[in-house]
Amino acid sequence: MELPPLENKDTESDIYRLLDVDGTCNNEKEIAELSPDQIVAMYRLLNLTRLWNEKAKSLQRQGRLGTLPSLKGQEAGSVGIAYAMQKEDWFVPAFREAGTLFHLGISLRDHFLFWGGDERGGKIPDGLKTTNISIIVGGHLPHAVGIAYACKYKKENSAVICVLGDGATSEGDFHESMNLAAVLQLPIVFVIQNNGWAISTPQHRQTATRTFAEKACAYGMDSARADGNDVFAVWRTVKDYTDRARGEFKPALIELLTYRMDDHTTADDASRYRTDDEVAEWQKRDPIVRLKKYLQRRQAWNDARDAEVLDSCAREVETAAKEYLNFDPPDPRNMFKYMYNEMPWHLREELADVDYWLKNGEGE
Ligand SMILES: Cc1ncc(C[n+]2csc(CCOP(=O)(O)OP(=O)(O)O)c2C)c(N)n1
Ligand SMILES: [Mg+2]
Repeated sequence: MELPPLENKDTESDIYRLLDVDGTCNNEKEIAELSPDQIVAMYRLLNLTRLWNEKAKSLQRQGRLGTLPSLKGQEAGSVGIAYAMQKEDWFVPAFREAGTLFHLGISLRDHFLFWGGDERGGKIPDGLKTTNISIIVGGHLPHAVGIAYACKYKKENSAVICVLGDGATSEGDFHESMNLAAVLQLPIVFVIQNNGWAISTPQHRQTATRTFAEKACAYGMDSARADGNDVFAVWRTVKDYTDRARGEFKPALIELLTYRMDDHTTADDASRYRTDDEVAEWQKRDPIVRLKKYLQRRQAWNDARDAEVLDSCAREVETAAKEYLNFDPPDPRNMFKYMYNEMPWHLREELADVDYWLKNGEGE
C-alpha cells in the first residue's frame, strides 16, 4: 500500500519498508531469521514500552514524576534496534529509547526513578553495555565515537549504536563525530530518529538538505533511510549495518522516518506549532497497530492472545510503578557528598544544617 508523502517530509521514494500500514510484509525473506516467537516478543516490547510511557505521563500529571519526553509513536525505532544488537555491542542513547534500554536490562522501575529525578535510576547495572541517557542534544556522540575507537583499538568484536534526533544533526558534535568515525573507520552506526521536529523546529528549518541520511556522503560514510514506524525495516537495516560495522570496522548513518505523537515533553504544547491533520496522518502509521495487523495475517493472532500480551505488560508496568512509588527517598545528605574529593567549608556548613533539620525537624 502506498503512503502519501507528507508536506513537511521529503519524498519517500528511497525509504526502505518491509511492513505496510495494512500489515502486509512485502518481502518475507528479509525477516526469515526472525522466529514467530521473536516477532511476538517484539510486539510485546512495543506494547510494554508504550504502556510504560503512558504510566509515566500519568504519574507526571499527578506530580509524582518529573518532566517526561514521551516516546509514543517512536517505539519501533527502539525495539528494532534492540533486536538488531548483539550482546557485545554498545548502546549510546538519546532520551526516547526506553524500548532498547528495557531489552538490554534496565528495569522499568529504574527508568521511572530516572525520570522521577532520582539519580539512583541512572545507575547502569554492572555488565550492561549502555551509557546514560543523554539529555544534552548531541552531547553523547563524541562519547559514542570514543567507545567505538576503544573497541577497535582493543580488537573487540563489537559495534556501537548511537541514537540521535534530527535536531542533533545541527550540533557541532555531530560533525566532529561523523568525521572522526569515518576517518578512523570505526565500528559505529549512528541512527537518527527523524521525527520531523526538534521541539517546534520543523525539518525544513533544521536542514537545507533533502534528507538527513545524505549528510553521510560529506564524511565518506555509507547511509540508509528506513521507515521508522516499521519495526521489521528498522531491525533489518540496523542489523545489516551493525553487523558490517562489527565485522569490517565500517561506520554508517541510518535515518529512520518517524513521528512523535505527543508533545515534545510534558512541559510543551505541540498544538502551538503543528496541525491536527499532520498528527492524524501519522496516527494511521502507528507502529504497534501495523505489527498487530501482521500478526493477525500471519500468526492466527486473535483477541485472546492480544489481551494476554497487553495484560502481562500492564501488570509489569503497574508492579514497577508501585516499586518506584514505594522506593525509599534518597538521603538528602548525598547532595553534598559526591561533588568534591574534600568537602569545602561552605558545603560542610550546609550539610550540618541538613543534619540538624533531619534530627530536629525543619522548625522556623
Ligand atoms: C545542547 C542542547 N541544546 C538544547 C537543548 C534543549 N533541547 C532539548 S530537546 C531539544 C530538541 C531536540 O530535537 P531532536 O534532536 O530532533 O530530538 P527529539 O526531541 O525530536 O527526539 C532541544 C533543543 C538541549 N537539551 N541540549
Ligand atoms: Mg526530532
